[in-house]
Amino acid sequence: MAFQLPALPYAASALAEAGMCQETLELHHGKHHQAYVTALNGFVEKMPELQGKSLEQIVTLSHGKPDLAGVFNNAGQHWNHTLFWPNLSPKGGHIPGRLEKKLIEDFGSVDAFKEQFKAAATGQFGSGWAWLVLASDGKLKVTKTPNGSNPLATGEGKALLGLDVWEHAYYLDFRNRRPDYTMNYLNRLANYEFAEAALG
Ligand code: MN3
Repeated sequence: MAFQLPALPYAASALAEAGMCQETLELHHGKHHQAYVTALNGFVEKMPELQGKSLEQIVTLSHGKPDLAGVFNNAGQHWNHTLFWPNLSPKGGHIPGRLEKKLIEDFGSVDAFKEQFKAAATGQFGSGWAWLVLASDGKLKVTKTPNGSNPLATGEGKALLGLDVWEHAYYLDFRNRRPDYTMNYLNRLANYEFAEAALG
């Protein structure tokens, strides 16, 4: 069965008051994410070795293989955006207790976590993603990846939050101000309940 674009878990207009307008969401979800899904399905159709594989299996098997770069880019971006939509919430920004305690344990303070995340998001040269992951040593860590890569591919841990820092994610709302987009995400859009549930 072909891969499908997941529906947004809220109306396209739902995040406007929190700093992500309807046009951004319609273009980002309906055009950009859809294009990754369409391209991935095109690869699967003509490559029998990908057929019957899960998205996670395709991301993992294509990572680091130059001849599968197109497959990896599109599979990675499908996986990343599938995490990204439920990562956002019209009532975002509130950090529930269990996650807050863990952030303080592993970063020293919530502000220190946000500073590290902002540094990762703004320090990613060109397109990519910033992540909060649960690493295999049980600690929370902030990482960044270029283009369509992600912590599933790199093995850096389980992704709890992922912020898209491609220009298509923020240019209509924030123009070139990626630091403002990132802080707005951390303070008003990030669905920390989703991240806490993913802690396990
Ligand atoms: Mn994107």
